Amino acid sequence: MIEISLKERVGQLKLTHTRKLNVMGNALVTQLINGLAKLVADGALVVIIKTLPGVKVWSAGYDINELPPHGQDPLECDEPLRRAVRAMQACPVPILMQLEGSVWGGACELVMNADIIVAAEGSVISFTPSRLGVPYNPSGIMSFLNCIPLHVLKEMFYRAQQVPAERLAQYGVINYVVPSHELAAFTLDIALDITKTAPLANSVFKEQVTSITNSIPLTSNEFERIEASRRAVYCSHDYLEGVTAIKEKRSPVFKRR
Ligand code: KGJ
Repeated sequence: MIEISLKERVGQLKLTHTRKLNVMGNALVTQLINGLAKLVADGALVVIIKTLPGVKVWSAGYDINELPPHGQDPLECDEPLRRAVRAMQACPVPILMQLEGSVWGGACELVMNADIIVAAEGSVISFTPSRLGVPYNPSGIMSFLNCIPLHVLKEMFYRAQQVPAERLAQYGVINYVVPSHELAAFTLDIALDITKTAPLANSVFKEQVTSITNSIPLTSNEFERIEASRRAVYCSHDYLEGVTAIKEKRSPVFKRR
């Protein structure tokens, strides 16, 4: 599902489960987490996450078939997406995301947690929890708020449409958009620059940025209230309908209950 390589202290994780659109299920995420740890242990000073060149779908997001039963939190602490995000945040070296094709749902959160994002022309980001009726969670929302301007994020969530990488680059959400044939070389150049900089300074910089940007000023009462509101949503008819509809490849019919 993931190929690992290390050359000139640049680690690369290539998602190869393209038959299933690199869905973020338990197996793929476990390989991603182990791959990151192995590359760092073997001396990587920077890691590039990418998929096979020319794919239509970079990742289709959360593996719908692994969602917990109706009535359970789809984004609880130990589910694959949350584990992957935490591993990326805790990874002591910078992570570069090399994007092409479309990125869906929870995979967008993974992308936003990269340190630098380079996309091929024509790539699109589709943040789609509202297509499924998923009550996104506070730490996940922080991942997006940390890098996307508020009104742009709100439009992405409410409309759940494909947003071109070029538009996100205008706001600095994506660092560079380059022609497909230049994508790999362009990303590698950035990675090689990073290998010449001080690893300890990079690591402590990343640690601080992660800590500072993840400090949510929520009281315990507010947190409990948010969790209760989320629980009502993942126990709702609409969430069941959203998940059923996507499995049946049809449009959902939401009833606001
Ligand atoms: N989970 C599990 N299997 C998936 C998923 C998924 N998210 N997406 C696609 N697949 C499976 C399909 O069931 C097919 O399996 C295969 O991948 C190819 O998909 O029938 P099989 O061959 O056994 P498909 O749909 O035939 O490919 P395309 O027609 O090329 O369409 C690609 C799309 C990406 C447009 C389409 O697959 C799609 O809309 N997928 C769902 C994308 C999505 O909304 N993902 C968000 C999931 N939600 C989240 O991640 C989160 C965290 N959230 O809060 O919502």
